[in-house]
Amino acid sequence: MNGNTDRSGAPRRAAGWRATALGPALAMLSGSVFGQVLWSEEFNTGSAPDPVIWTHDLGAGGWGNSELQTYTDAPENARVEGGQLIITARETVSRGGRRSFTSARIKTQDKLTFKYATIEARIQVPNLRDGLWPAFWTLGNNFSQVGWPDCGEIDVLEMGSAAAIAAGLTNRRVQSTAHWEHNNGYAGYGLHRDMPTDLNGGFHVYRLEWTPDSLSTYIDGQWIWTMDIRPSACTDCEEFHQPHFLLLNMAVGGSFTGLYRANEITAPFPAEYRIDYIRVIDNGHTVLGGSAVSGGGSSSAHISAITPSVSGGGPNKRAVAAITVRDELGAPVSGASLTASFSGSHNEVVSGATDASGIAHLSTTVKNSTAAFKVCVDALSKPGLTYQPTQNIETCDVY
Ligand SMILES: [Ca+2]
Ligand SMILES: [Ca+2]
Repeated sequence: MNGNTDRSGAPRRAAGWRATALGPALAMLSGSVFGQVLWSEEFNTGSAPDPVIWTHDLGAGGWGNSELQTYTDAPENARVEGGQLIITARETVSRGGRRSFTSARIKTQDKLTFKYATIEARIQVPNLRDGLWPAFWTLGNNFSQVGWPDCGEIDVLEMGSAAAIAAGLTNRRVQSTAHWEHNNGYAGYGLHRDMPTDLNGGFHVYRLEWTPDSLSTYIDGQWIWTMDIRPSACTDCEEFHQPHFLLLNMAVGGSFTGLYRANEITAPFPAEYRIDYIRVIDNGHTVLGGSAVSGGGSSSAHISAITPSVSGGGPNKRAVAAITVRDELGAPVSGASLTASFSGSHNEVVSGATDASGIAHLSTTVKNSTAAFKVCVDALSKPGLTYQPTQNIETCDVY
């Protein structure tokens, strides 16, 4: 899927990314790594998606991909039954013969977020031929602040692509893709795996392994895709080092499928997309957040950016740093106290507090005609929040 912007469904390789041999090595390792289940949604209670965890995206308009369906929160489109979430795409034919479609899309934005984790979901897709587009995916939790693709997106499972349709593999081809912002443009990278038998009608386990080094996906333990997200390989990829939230939906038609008219949709309706469970498993780097796990509000703060500069000129240059503090959901933290050490041309320890934008503007009183300095955050505090230096995007920067 994608957040809110037209794009081709075809995976594209970004300039900021280069291939490595990570894939096979991780595939061999993955079977032997078992961690604690930190959070799970088993869909064993209630009759609708739990509003403590899930929010519906509602409406029509194509969702940035010329999709044909209208999303509703009606039980006929999303219900919990028999230990499963069932997202049902339905067709309505008007008296004039006009076809229209409804479906559902739910997300955990602000309610359950995670950074670095193994995510497993047991999923059954319906017969997708042709025109159905089920997805299990993530967006950066700062989506509402920065938009798409700047928030980043990880598609663990997408099926029903135009290329799969053309190849006659609609029910067999699983695609995983990442999308992000690179040099103020769009970047994406994805791969698919063709299974030997149809996936519809049976449950399969789809897995994302997200570490500080890489993103990898699997179906039933078989490798689909890996992307190296280390800064050395993936430049401008801060999108994959911040909290994301989960989404589940099934679209009808749209750019990914290459089908834009109702009469091109041949899949049988109603079509049920079933999710038995989603589990978030600790991989040693996992950070959970969101109101569903922290009891409401944020619980930790970290440095998301340091921007050094100078003010004044000639012998009166002062060293300046704008330091941005965010919580584990990616939201700005105001009123946080910061202490930072400047060294080099300007030697001074400076303290200040973040403003409503979560930014502290620190300036030395020391003046110097040269300006070659380093600034490092020594301390960060705010009552009720825990400083998590391990979550810092950077702790020092140089000018
Ligand atoms: Ca970026
Ligand atoms: Ca279940």
